[in-house]
Amino acid sequence: MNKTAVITGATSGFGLAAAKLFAQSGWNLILTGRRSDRLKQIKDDLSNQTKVLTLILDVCDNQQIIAAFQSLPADFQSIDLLINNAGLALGTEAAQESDLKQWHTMIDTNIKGLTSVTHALLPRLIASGNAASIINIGSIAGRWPYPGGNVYCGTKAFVEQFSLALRCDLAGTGVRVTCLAPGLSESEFTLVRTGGDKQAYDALYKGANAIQPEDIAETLLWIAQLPAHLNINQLEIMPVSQSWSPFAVQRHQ
Ligand code: NDP
Ligand code: 8X3
Repeated sequence: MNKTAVITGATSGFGLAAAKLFAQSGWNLILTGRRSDRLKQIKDDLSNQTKVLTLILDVCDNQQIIAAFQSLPADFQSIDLLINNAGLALGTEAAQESDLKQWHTMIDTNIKGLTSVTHALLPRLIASGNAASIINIGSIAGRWPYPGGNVYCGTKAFVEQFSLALRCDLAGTGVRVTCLAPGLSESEFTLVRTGGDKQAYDALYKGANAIQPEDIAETLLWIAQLPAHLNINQLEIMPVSQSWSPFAVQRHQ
């Protein structure tokens, strides 16, 4: 196989697990993230299995994105898969108590970053002619609201609808589009969201048997390697331990 995947946010969690599994499965990899030390280590670890290019990239910086993807080395010109994974949640406070800067960072990363990377790579994906795919990482938060989810939920709802609309525009090009919406998953996501609160991290995952990044990597590989005539539009995945609560009703005393 001679296929190349771009994975954004490959320095931890889903992106890192996907990088390892796709390398094992023979994909060439373009891996991005802001933490250069981690990218260097990942390249050292995976380069004996496949061709790896790492790009130190903040998805909030569109100029960086354009420059990086315009000047790809010869071996990495053709791109067959984009996994738009880089993203984050910040804060769990109610909207009226939340920090506007955190809201804007989520919008800049999860919406503007994802769309900037997609825009930069669409011409290469369309040119691939090789059963190309875009897999956008949404979330159950984009489908089901919860207290304190406010802007994070909104950004992931955007990812879902953008993915569907993108499919309409790409009809006839052969490029597939999927929105994968995971539920409770154990990763640094929760440390980022809580500003490094390890107690909150432990409390959230304790006894929950949450999704592991490797579970998501398996799902991503399955989607990416489906026959060229199949498109998974949306896929929601939760741990068995997670389900829904009744609606909240505030009653007058
Ligand atoms: P992690 O925190 O482990 O990984 C997030 C990745 O995104 C890191 O590699 C980080 O790299 C990268 N990233 C964040 N901000 C930027 C930025 N501005 N520019 C470039 N890269 C960035 O979290 P997960 O693996 O859990 O999350 C991956 C995706 O999955 C996110 O979109 C998240 O919203 C989504 N998700 C997570 C769930 C969960 O419960 N964990 C459930 C559902 C969806 P670096 O810091 O090096 O830049
Ligand atoms: C992350 C899942 O439920 O913590 O996207 O928002 S949740």
